[in-house]
Amino acid sequence: MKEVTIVEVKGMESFANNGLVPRPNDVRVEFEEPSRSAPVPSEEGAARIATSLRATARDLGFAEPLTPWQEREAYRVIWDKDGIQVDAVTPTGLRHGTAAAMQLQAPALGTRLTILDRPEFPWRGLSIDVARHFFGVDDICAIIDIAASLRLNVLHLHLSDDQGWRIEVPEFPELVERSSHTSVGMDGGGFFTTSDIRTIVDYAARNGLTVVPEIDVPGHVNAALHALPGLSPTGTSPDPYTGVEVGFSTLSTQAELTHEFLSAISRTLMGVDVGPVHIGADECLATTRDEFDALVSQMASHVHSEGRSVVAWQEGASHLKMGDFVQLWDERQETEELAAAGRRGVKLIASPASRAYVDMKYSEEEALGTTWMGTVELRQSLEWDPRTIAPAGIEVAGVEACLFTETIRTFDDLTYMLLPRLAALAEVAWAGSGVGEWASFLPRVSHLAQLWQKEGIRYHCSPGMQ
Ligand code: TNX
Repeated sequence: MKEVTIVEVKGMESFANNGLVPRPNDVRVEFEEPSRSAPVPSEEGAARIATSLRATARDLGFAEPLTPWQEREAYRVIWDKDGIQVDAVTPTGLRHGTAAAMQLQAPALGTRLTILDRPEFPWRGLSIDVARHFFGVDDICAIIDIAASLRLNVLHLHLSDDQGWRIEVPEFPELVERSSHTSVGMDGGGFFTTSDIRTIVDYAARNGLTVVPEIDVPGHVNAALHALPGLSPTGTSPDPYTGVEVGFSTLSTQAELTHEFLSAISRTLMGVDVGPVHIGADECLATTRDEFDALVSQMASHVHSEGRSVVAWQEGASHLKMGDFVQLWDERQETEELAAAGRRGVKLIASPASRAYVDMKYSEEEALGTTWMGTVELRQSLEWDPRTIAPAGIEVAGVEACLFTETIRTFDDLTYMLLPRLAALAEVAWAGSGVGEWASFLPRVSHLAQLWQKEGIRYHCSPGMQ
């Protein structure tokens, strides 16, 4: 038997250069004596990762029991002189472990590195607005690759807004025929066919992500009103909208067509994937409270009646029930309805704009982005704790980064805004908090940035990164 000294490292003291983002829950570096002559895997060796499934998290080495969903996502990586071995209880866990192994730097000669890891939050999302500017299947799949590498598990697609309609709705072909070619600034458009959606959902599933589709009602509907004037309170077709204002459009509560429309779009949403569906409900400044309540509750009940759960932006909280999710985006709004929803068993997705809106400018000097919630540099996306921003009484399901695309035209623009902030938000979602982690995060994210660079992915070099 070899002498083995085990040095257990919780926290990142001797781990800062190993490159893992999000940071793992438990890391052990074992010094094997004497084994200095044993070779560590070469770069090519690292590509040959052995994987195997185990029956339980206990078999991986977890001492305490994990919740069932944590067990499904847990993984272990061992890297030693024999190579890299990834073990997990499910294929999802193997994917996370493999993603972690791809980020790792080879351990020093004679050491054995063990990562034992599981996420803190079940909802680790990224939202992409394809309505203000359209991004097609290939771009979305490339974004899925990035999200999966950071162990995210939800891709939320914002599929409609005032400026464009991006998903085929079989009952109302006019929506894409008349309102998919527009965008902010008339930069072109596009939409997803039913088969495109299938391609995206399949690709996401293969990478461990659920697609949460959003059709935003009852506001943010100018594109719908343009295509289907019968939905409009005036009964006439507004011009296409290519600006960046919000809150001026609304569905008619009187028109019979509105009810057919809500039922058709809820069927479309529920046909996309098998998880929750997002019904919007934000910024309805042109909708009276009564109209808002009537329309949002109608939309929510279509989804509930099929046994599916609903996600709504925080303004829609009062229409949600047990098993649903409310997405917090503007911390300045009243939180009473969020707390009340929490008491009914609704869970919170934390997307506070001051941390998680990756469409905010990094700094005033930047060309891309907006500043309605100020600027958001990397450190601000990292050093926060979702549980401390949640109103009392509501359970936090997780974190979602949001990329609205009013100023984003190209794939390079997208990744520039996402990276490195998405890495920080993924860490908060996986590890539970990023408070106090700046010093350990910087070298790890700098290592990731080298990988992005090798792959030709454009990113922002935040202060402190090398
Ligand atoms: C707020 S997020 C919005 C969007 C904008 C975004 C720009 C939310 C619920 N509404 O309509 O695109 O700010 O940052």
